[in-house]
Amino acid sequence: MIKKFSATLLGSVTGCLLLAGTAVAEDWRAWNIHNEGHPNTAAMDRFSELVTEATGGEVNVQVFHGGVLGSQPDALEQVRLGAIEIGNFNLGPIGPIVKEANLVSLPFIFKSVPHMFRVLEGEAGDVIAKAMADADILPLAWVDAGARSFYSQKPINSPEDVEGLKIRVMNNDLYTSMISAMGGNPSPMAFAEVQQALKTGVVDGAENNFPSFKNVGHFEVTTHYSLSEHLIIPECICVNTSKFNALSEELQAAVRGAAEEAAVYQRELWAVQSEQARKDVEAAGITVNEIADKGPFQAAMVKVYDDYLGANPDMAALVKMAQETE
Ligand code: BDP
Repeated sequence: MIKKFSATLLGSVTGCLLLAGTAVAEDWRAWNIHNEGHPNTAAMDRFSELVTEATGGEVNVQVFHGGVLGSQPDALEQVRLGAIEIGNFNLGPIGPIVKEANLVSLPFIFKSVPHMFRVLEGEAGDVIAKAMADADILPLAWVDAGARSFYSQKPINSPEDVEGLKIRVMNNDLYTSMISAMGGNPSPMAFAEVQQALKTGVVDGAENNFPSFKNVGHFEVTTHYSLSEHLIIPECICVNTSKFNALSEELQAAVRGAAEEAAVYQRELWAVQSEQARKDVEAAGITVNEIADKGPFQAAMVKVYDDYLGANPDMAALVKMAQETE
């Protein structure tokens, strides 16, 4: 009797769970490398709120800021494995995993940030997004990361000024080639280590956009920021492909919508806060110099393109698409 009763009870409990179906909420973790005060931190918090709202609490995203879930290359692996579901990733460190994403890591490939977004919103962007999704890092939306420029203890006005300098770069062979082509010594290193490396002279310089230069205190241990703007690398809100595809179509649309809205918000914040970051570091004593002629930097990159396209001839079509985008 008791046995029968528990079997019935068990049956109805299972039935309830089955009926409820997706009502068992998805609790996802998101990786963010930035701290409070960086536009992406606010945008990722907004994304989290929007996801809960849009899915009626069926999907919830808890964002871990400050890179506490690991370095960027590690976090990318975690997302691919599904151990972390979401991340705000820079496409630079994605290049070694997804070849197509390397388009954006070719120095001076884009004329401006709006040009970069036009390329991403066109055919080239579709190719990159599909290749990323196939590698289990599905981009839900693209976000702005401005342009990256050099900073060190002296102004940099020409590739000769980079000669002999040890420059920290993100993890991607294209960046080591880029620095070598200017006669510098590239030093790939995790973002979290850069401030100390600059401070102790382990590296002579690094390169980044204004918000990151400010947010993690690199400006406190350098003196000059030189507007080379050699790389315009977009970022994404990216999700593990299988986890995303396992959601119902309605939930997929809701999560994607939340990412798109958060990306619009991020771009607005970026515009205002990157200007502000520049003013703040200048007020703190950083000398910012324009580079009158970027031609010599671009000329030095011809070898980088030749070597890269020589080794990766299948990337020529994407490069052409970007160059032909108005
Ligand atoms: C910042 C990016 C971040 C990178 C960092 C870096 O937002 O994703 O990890 O640069 O240089 O601008 O490593």
